[in-house]
Amino acid sequence: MGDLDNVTVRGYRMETVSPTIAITSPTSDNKCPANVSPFAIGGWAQDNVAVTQVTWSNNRGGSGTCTGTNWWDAVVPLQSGQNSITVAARDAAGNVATDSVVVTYIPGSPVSILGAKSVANDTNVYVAARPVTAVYSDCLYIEEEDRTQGVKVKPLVMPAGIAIGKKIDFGGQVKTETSGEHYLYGPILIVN
Ligand SMILES: [Ca+2]
Repeated sequence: MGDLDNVTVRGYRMETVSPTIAITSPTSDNKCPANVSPFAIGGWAQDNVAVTQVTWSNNRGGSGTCTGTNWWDAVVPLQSGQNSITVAARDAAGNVATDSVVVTYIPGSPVSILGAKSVANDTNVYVAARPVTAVYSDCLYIEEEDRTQGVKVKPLVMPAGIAIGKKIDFGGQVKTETSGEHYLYGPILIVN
């Protein structure tokens, strides 16, 4: 009976080649500290015919449909501590492929830009709702509302719609360029 069932199922499928899917952001060895929730993830998927849908789920709760298929992204609410986020690509025949990333969410108290620049390298900091004052291909600058302090930010993912005047939340680590310039590295979220 089991063999017959399998034959029936196989005969029903138009094709059996599964899609492939990869999370490309965040990248670092499947673990990424985040001080921002919701948290942006993104990547690609492909199939021998076509990827029809990409979905995400968080083992700590929540699921949804990603925006896009061959290039997809999603904004995932996090719970404090480790969140295992799995994305799944499907084709029209029902073949599925998945990829996962573990994101560690450390809710923090927001600090000023000066406060963020005053801590040691690799310290996690959270800077909330600061205006963007310059945008480049791989980085941007934020400043205090009164323009007394500013800092470079290298986002994990440069969100669509980023522009001068938008306000962002940043959660991640303080780093120092070889030039000595402090910058912030981690996920950002446009808040308005
Ligand atoms: Ca396929």
